[in-house]
Amino acid sequence: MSAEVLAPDTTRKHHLQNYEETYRHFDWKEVEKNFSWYETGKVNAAYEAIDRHAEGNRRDKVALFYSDANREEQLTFGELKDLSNQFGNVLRKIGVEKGDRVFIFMPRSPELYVSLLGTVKIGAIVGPLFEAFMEGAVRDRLEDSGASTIVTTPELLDRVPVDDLPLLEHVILVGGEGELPDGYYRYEDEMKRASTELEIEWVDREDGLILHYTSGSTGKPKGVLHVHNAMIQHLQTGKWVLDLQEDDIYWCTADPGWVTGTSYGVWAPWLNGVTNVIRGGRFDPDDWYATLEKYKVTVWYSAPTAFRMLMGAGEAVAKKYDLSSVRHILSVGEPLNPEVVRWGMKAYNRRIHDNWWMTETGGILISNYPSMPLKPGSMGRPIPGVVASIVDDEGNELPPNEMGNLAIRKGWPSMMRAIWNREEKYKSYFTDNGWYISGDSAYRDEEGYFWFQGRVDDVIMTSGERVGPFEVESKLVEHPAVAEAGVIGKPDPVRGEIIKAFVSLREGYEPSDELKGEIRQFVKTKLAAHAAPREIEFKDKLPKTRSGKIMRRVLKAWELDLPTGDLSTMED
Ligand code: 6R9
Repeated sequence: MSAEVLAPDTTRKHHLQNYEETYRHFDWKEVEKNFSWYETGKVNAAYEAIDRHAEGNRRDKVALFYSDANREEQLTFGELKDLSNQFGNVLRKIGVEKGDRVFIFMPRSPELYVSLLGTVKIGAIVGPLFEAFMEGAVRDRLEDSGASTIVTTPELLDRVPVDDLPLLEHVILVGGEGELPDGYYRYEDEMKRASTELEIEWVDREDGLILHYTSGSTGKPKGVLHVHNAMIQHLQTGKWVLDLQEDDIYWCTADPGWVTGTSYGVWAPWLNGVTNVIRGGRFDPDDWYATLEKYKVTVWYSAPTAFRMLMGAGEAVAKKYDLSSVRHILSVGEPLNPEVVRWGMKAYNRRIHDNWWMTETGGILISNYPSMPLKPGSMGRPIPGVVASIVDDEGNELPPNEMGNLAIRKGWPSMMRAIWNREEKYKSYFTDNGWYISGDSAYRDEEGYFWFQGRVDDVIMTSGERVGPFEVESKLVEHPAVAEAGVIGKPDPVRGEIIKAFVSLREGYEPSDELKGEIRQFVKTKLAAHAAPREIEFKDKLPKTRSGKIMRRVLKAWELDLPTGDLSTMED
């Protein structure tokens, strides 16, 4: 176990100042008092995120700074209220009703956020899609959910098989010009005609809010349904984990096609009334640093894949920009390698705070907090109000330092409420004695910090030893030649499995057998002999999801000549 500890930030007061004390006494009921529905009984997450601020003292505060290579805009809470009201009216006029599924399939843009909020305001369920999805992926999701409406662009319309989707009634096009057939509407024209006054649909806290499709290792993607009640967790983790304060400028780099881009790209910042930065376009180190500098971003939420690429680009690139506004950095989506945390201390002079959650959990469950010592490589400790543990396959809790299933006590506010149309699948996540089983493998140390090991399916059994792929990958990226690494177990008649590593190299390094030997030796001496990969294969790029996760199951399928399963979320 790593003895390395990074001291907390003591330069300011944080929302979560005393973890132990808060954890002992906290009750989710306390958070409910922060919402207008606590008094009025009228619930709608979009009202709480936007209108409440617009009607209060944040009407002229910037809610959204949007920019991409061609466009630069800002919207206040007041303007975002009016625009989303208009879009709600557009949907109502064409006949969309509470509970209908409205999908949004377009690049990040102000219109995407307006559409999302407007959909929620009329009580419909919003389904955000990555713009990069091809026809098959779009079809699967619209078909499975029985979507009635899609908001898209003329450029992407080719990938919407409208004629094969009998339940799809309305297509709203953002941009373009000319006559449109029946059932098609032009966003700009409809918005012009729509009133900025909307009768919001007041819903029940348990009514559907958002549907995120997520891929498992086999079969078609599943629709994870979240309800308005999730706002309780989004608001509170926005305080404890993101540490959002009134004058923060917040940037979450995730696309709304990924749950991080909605829970923490829409709900958490806006429920907290904070200015939200959205940057369109693709990842580019200079572009990202320029964005931090330009908007004077204070809180920055991103993912390990991005931090690894920034590390690969080198400290010198970071030093070209004034990043002094950034006070709090966070990461989610994959294990955050200790080496990346150490590099962050050098390049940004800040700790990168890892946190853990899933599409299914709707919000952050385990995290590092600015007021707490941070152990590089650990995901941190459960947020107050959440009980996390390590259990065996029967749901019995395991002692500290034993690897097992990462499990959560059922019942946190943002827990998924259904897998769309698949009740049995939903039930399969829970044990009879009340644990949600995450499918991740981890252990907890004596101080209650959780350490991720891999997806349960990815854990390797080699010569009788259990090895988590993350440990090996993290050691591999400490080697100066290694940019990224994906590690799998490969069946072996003698050892059960052997460890095989797929490695992409940093700029300036060439593949060679000598380098393989050197890398293997590096892991052997710095981690353990049994954990050193017996096979190493160099790749230009590793297969990743659009949210940046290395797809070990694809590496394994390639290696063993097996079917790769659903690839709709794989990067180009
Ligand atoms: C938010 C999100 C969930 C899976 C999860 C785990 C991996 C997420 C992690 C992490 C190690 C972290 N994961 N955060 N692994 N450390 N801090 O990522 O949702 O796309 O559904 O993925 O991602 O394996 O089970 P989702």
